[in-house]
Amino acid sequence: MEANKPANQAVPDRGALRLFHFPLRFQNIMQFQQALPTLGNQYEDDLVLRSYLKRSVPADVLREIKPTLVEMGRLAGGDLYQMQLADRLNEPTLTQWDAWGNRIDWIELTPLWRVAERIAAEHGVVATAYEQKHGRFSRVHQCALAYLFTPSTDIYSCPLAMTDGAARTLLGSGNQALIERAVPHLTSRDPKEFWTSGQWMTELTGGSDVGTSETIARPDQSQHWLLYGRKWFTSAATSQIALTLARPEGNPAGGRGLALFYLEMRDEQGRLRNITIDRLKDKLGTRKVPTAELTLDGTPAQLVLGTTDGVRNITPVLNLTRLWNGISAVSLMRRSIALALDYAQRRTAFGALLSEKPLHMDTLAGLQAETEAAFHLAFLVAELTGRAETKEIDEEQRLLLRLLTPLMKLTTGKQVVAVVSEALEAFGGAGYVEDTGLPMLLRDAQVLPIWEGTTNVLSLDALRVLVADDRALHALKAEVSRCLVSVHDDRLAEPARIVQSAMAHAESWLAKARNAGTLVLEAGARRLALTLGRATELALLCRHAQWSQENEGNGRATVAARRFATSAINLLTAADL
Ligand code: MFK
Repeated sequence: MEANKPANQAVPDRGALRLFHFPLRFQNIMQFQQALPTLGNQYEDDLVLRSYLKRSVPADVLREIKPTLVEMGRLAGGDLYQMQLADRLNEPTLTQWDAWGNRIDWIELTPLWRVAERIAAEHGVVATAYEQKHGRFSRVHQCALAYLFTPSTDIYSCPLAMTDGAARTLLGSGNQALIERAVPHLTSRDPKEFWTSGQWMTELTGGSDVGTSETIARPDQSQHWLLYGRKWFTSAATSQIALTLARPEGNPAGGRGLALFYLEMRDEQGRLRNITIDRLKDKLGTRKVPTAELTLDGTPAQLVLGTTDGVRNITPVLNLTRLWNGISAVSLMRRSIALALDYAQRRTAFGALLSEKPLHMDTLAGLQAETEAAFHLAFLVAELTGRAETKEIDEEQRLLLRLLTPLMKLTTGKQVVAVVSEALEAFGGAGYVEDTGLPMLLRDAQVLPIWEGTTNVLSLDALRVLVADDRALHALKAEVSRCLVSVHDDRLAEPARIVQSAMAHAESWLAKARNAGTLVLEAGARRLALTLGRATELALLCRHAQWSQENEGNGRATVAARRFATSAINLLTAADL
């Protein structure tokens, strides 16, 4: 079967220009000026988010949550965005010694992050998912808040994601003492009570192969556990608590021999509990995130649930942070396009506004289509997560969630880097100049395919799910079929055909590759995963497009679906087998 054309050879779709509607005031040619892009209310301006919520959330729920989204949209496009620009050159600092020679290892956050922490707590960017005022829709509500909040706070989503993951993991652990001790703080709306959590997994042996972790857990004389080891890449090291892995002495090698521990970083006097912060990482992006190398030298910790199976027990954290990763990816895509679109309506070149230049707008239309597709996949995982949390999930949906979480994370992780990179080009040289604040978007985007499982690690995770239980692929096929069954419009017929063809190819490839053996299966796992991810995105986009035509009288999403369908959906090639 022939794969679709790669994205950069996509046939320009004149209809794609209709993805954007400009108010009349922007249609007059302005005099030349080197205009800076500005942002309006990021909820009000986001046609995709608003339309999606209208379809997927009951009207009474939407009425109740809308004011919180309008307010977050106002902050994200206003005060927070201005603060973010002003904070651009600030970075967290580590002071290891005080003036009198005492080891203090104090990390000072930047002003933006201090404000972000307060706003995140007050607006319930974590808490909303736990208060469950709107049942399973609370997770969608929370993800919508996170989506609006993230692009203006320089990856403050990192500590929030881990905090969310820790709260869910503790609640699921049944460890009542830890639940009572930590969860009220992790889900608090009071900034003075609010705690964040770290997720200390990565050691020198690897961020992916976590089972090789070398940190040892030893009971002291009172049978309290103490941890000894080096945590090599600990994000947001200012958190009050952390979930971490260590091997109880004498346990076997591998992930099963690790145990999941809870620890509090500081004692009542504010001193670190036998932890030294060796240095902060010097990273390409996420420069506001104080990522540290830590040495644990007898750090007191408590078992969360049992002395083994640490890797399996920490996976609830991973699955939630992977959801956050996808939401962050679509939010950065959205932000880069919002800025590029605004700029296109201000910047004149060759005698006209960029927004009147067909090629410029065609380029942005391609990015918009990619972003809309990613959006629907990320929010489908949010919906399923909400179902799982309120136990309104059947076995098929549970398998779908398990499969879609890695597929969504890896697919959106690739999309965000491509979209943000192209969006920067839409500013010409300005996109390459630091004090526009634009290059930071690309640097921050680049972490999203890496942390929380690289594209390859997650492709293998998805493959494992597909191979372990045939019902997983059936669940995905059923979801895609449900999407396509609702699609009647002639203009969506070809996109729907592309979805069906890609899904059929993926299924036959998987069957043949299983017969061919592990080498073939693993070598093709990334192409399989991206094919499934992109085909699902297109199916979801088609469903939304049909709904939007019928319920909003709007053909905009149809244009996006047609445009996305011209990009590479099926990445499997004949050479794969
Ligand atoms: C902006 C938002 C993002 C926020 C970012 C926060 C910053 C934090 C930065 C970081 O911490 S980055 C580090 C993150 N690290 C990873 O994401 C680890 C990536 N590696 C993997 O995911 C590997 O696949 C894995 C470590 C899980 C493999 O380890 P093992 O020791 O080979 O375990 P194994 O045997 O694959 O899995 C153990 C069990 O867990 C198995 O179940 P059983 O014990 O019943 O057989 C697996 O089926 C199960 N499992 C694995 N992954 C799972 C899972 N179960 C549910 N969901 C999953 N995702």
